[in-house]
Amino acid sequence: MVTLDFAAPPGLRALSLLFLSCLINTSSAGVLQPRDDVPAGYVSAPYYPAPHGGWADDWAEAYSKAVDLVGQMTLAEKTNISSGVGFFMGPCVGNTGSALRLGIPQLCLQDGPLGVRTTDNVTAFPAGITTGATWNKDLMYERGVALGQEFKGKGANFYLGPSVGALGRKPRGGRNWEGFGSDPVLQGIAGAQTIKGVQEQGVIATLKHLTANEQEMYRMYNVFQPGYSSNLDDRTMHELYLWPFAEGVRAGTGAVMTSYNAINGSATSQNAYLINGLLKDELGFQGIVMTDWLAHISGVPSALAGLDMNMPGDTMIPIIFGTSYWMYELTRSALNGSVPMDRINDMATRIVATWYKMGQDKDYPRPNFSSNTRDREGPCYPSALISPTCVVNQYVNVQADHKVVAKQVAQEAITLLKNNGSFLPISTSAHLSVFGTDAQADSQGINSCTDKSCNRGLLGMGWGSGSADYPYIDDPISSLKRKASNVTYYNTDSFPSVPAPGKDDVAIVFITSDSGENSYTVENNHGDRDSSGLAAWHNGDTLVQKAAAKYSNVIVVVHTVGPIVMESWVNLPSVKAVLVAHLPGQEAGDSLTEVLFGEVSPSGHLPYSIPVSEDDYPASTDIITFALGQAQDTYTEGIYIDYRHLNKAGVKPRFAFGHGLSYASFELSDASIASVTELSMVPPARPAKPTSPVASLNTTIPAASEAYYPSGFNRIWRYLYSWMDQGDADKAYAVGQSGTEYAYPAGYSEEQKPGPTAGGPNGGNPALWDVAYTVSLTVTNSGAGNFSAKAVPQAYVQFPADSPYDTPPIQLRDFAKTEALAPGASATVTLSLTRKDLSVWDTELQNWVVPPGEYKIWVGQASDDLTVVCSTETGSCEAGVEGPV
Ligand SMILES: *[C@@H]1O[C@H](CO)[C@@H](O)[C@H](O)[C@H]1NC(C)=O
Ligand SMILES: *[C@@H]1O[C@H](CO)[C@@H](O)[C@H](O)[C@H]1NC(C)=O
Ligand SMILES: *[C@@H]1O[C@H](CO)[C@@H](O)[C@H](O)[C@H]1NC(C)=O
Ligand SMILES: *[C@@H]1O[C@H](CO)[C@@H](O)[C@H](O)[C@H]1NC(C)=O
Ligand SMILES: *[C@@H]1O[C@H](CO)[C@@H](O)[C@H](O)[C@H]1NC(C)=O
Ligand SMILES: *[C@@H]1O[C@H](CO)[C@@H](O)[C@H](O)[C@H]1NC(C)=O
Ligand SMILES: *[C@@H]1O[C@H](CO)[C@@H](O)[C@H](O)[C@H]1NC(C)=O
Ligand SMILES: *[C@@H]1O[C@H](CO)[C@@H](O)[C@H](O)[C@H]1NC(C)=O
Ligand SMILES: CC(=O)N[C@H]1CO[C@H](CO)[C@@H](O)[C@@H]1O
Repeated sequence: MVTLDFAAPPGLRALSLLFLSCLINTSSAGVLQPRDDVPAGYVSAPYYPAPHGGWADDWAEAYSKAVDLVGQMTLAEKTNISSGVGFFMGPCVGNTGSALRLGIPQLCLQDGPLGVRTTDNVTAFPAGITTGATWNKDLMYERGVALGQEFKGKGANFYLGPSVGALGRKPRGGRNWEGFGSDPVLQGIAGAQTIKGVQEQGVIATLKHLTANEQEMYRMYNVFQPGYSSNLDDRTMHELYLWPFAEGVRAGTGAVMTSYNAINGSATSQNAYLINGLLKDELGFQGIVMTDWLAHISGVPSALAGLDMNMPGDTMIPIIFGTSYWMYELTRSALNGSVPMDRINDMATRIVATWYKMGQDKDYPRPNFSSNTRDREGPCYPSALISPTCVVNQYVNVQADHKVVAKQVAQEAITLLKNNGSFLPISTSAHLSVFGTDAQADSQGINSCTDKSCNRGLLGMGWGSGSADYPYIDDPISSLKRKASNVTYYNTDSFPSVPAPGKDDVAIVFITSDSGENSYTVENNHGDRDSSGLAAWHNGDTLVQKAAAKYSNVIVVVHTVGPIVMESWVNLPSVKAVLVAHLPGQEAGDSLTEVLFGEVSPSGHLPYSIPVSEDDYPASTDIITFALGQAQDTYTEGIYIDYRHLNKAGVKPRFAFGHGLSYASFELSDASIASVTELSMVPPARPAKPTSPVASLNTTIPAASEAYYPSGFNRIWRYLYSWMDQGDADKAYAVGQSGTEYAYPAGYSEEQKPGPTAGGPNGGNPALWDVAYTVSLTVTNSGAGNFSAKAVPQAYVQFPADSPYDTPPIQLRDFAKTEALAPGASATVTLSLTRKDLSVWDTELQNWVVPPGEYKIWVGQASDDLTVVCSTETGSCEAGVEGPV
């Protein structure tokens, strides 16, 4: 298999690009025909035209300004801002062309979801999965605020996050950890909270990757093979994979990034049904749709399918020469009449409107860092042959006090799975023996592997473009040594010879499981955990077993990207406590030890299930393997992933979704249910879709002269320009005037449509978010254990038993985290269920339908610990009951 390493250090990049080009030029193979076609029945239907943006009330002002401005743009300016100027052609991972004449600068797009990537003086926040495990909506938001401030401080216009796709369908999926957990509601809420926090700072959030991007291997289109095709039905799309995108659009995300893979055989960057249909018409998305990096594979078709921005600008192959499907070619496509000016106007307006919406027209800083070098000065255009030198790094420190929120997230995520005999917390005077290389930061340097493409020392994040550099690491061993009086550290993953322990001695064993992006292979894992599976890395399971054979008191701390199977040790009597600390980022030390020593009670809950065996999951969620041609990934399990599947199959996990122990114990009581909005079976009619101001822009093909290179213009080699050579422009214009028709796809149309029944601005029909019921209850810290602690009540819906729709036994719909409750203290918590929460997606009606009958709303502290049930039929609730699963 050819691995395309697009994140190599700069020197190597040019070489590997060159190598790649040679490989391709000498290859006679060309594109191999797919051996396995998309399975019968999976079709991506045509959906045209691309809906205009600019018809949602809260975007009206931004669009009004944008239409004024775009009305003054030349064609070359419009096509300039809708594409990147080339890979490594500026300070950020993506840099758009500008329209400086009208005050639109080049925009800086920067990775990644947990911090500003490849630069210094930033905070390395806990990963998405860690954030999800806090189940704390306020903290999700606060982390977003801090991230937004750091991106803005570095002059990045776009935050390339949050990630809600991968959703976590495949336990081995490489990038699940960038998102928030294997449930659409948890992803949706955490994503939306992040977007709000980031965008309130003026930074454009980029919700990604749309969608069904559930594995890393075989994801990319290249000359040998198309990216894999995720084949999924319409209901699964709506109820699982599109759900968090709908929530993010509702939260106002300014941008959405498509994925590398195809859906139903059509690449997501040019899938008209996905972009025009689902995202822009049904979800009423008003912002910018961009490609993932080098995922752009066509010019005209992607424009017609609703794509607005091409990143980083180049065609994937041969990237070395500086060619693009857009820029020059998009200008040509407009002049020759193939891409209607209406579409070009809409793209440009969406971009400018989003920029206005976030207030970036007012004193927004320019990039003051370089993701290409740490030197103060460097080439302004790193991938050009010859480049002038610029001051590229100003080392702006953007960390402020963000370590406080970073630590809080890391700490509130810590999930206590087992605590036999209330073994934890322990005393700082205990005799501690600590095992595992994960307890200490990488001694070769905390950022010594590019994009964290190694698992050495503390595992604070996974690898790839979703990583960031650590400014420092507060590692567990330093923190343990600061706090405890007698700590012996064995910095090894093979159990060493140790003196005979006393019966009260405690062993703390640190183990890991890592994954990341397919651009790197780490210990034979190609992004996904294809090699390690769900076993701990570095023989961690053996390390725990050996420690458990020697010591009577073992605490296991797991830093992991996702579920690991713990069966070989979890029930050993000397394994007293197990803590999953997820991926804590820089604040790995005190966040953990304060829990171990009882300064704080743990309050994290699992954002996925931990199975007894990996075989407990459906086989269709295994990593798909190599296929000649396009690999097919068919979602035959439908809506049954993670706990939805386990519950349906009647398989008990080792630890259920939502599980997490506390040092306190909580009682849920005084529950009541209130009906807020009377529900009809289908929602009230959507509001009519008004005409967008984009329609007022001039749609006549402009004079070719709008596209000419300025005379005497000095081009930088490999830089992507939207201007054209005069001869080419004139020729294209002539084609446009000749009426030569482009071979438009089936179903093509240029007439704006009223939009689907289920559609509406900002996420869909607004009635879907009407609150149908609220459930209120009292959460009381019973006082046992004498600890102040936070509780996480979770609400799951059970659909009517006689519903004609097959639905999972229970599905998460809302959750809350209380303040720390002192022993004996209580809090009142109200959880809400919207119309959408009580609906199924009816594929025939193409609408959200509320099946009539009795709904049960279950509330508890884990999906398998639901002690309160409310009925929509009786309007009453009961506490102290047995849960349904
Ligand atoms: C994929 O095909 C299925 C089955 O025909 C269909 O229900 C679904 O809407 C299609 N999805 C997309 C994005 O084309
Ligand atoms: C496109 O953007 C580049 C980079 O900012 C700029 O040099 C060029 O002048 C822009 N072209 C147009 C047509 O404005
Ligand atoms: C970089 O950011 C800092 C602080 O956000 C700002 O003061 C500075 O002007 C920026 N640098 C540039 C070149 O805009
Ligand atoms: C117009 O230009 C685009 C981009 O080069 C090309 O794909 C398309 O086929 C052209 N259309 C016509 C009618 O020649
Ligand atoms: C530290 O603990 C070890 C046992 O793990 C014990 O042998 C030793 O005496 C202790 N040292 C002190 C200073 O308490
Ligand atoms: C819990 O500890 C008791 C002894 O204190 C032991 O008998 C039992 O096996 C342990 N249970 C588990 C699940 O480890
Ligand atoms: C629309 O654009 C065409 C081509 O540039 C121009 O000739 C025409 O005058 C414009 N129409 C209006 C109303 O500005
Ligand atoms: C409970 O904890 C508090 C503070 O940690 C302590 O002052 C008090 O004595 C404890 N009460 C009991 C009954 O242990
Ligand atoms: C305050 C701070 O951490 N400054 C650092 C910013 O980055 C430069 C270059 O890496 C360091 O030298 C500074 O110490």
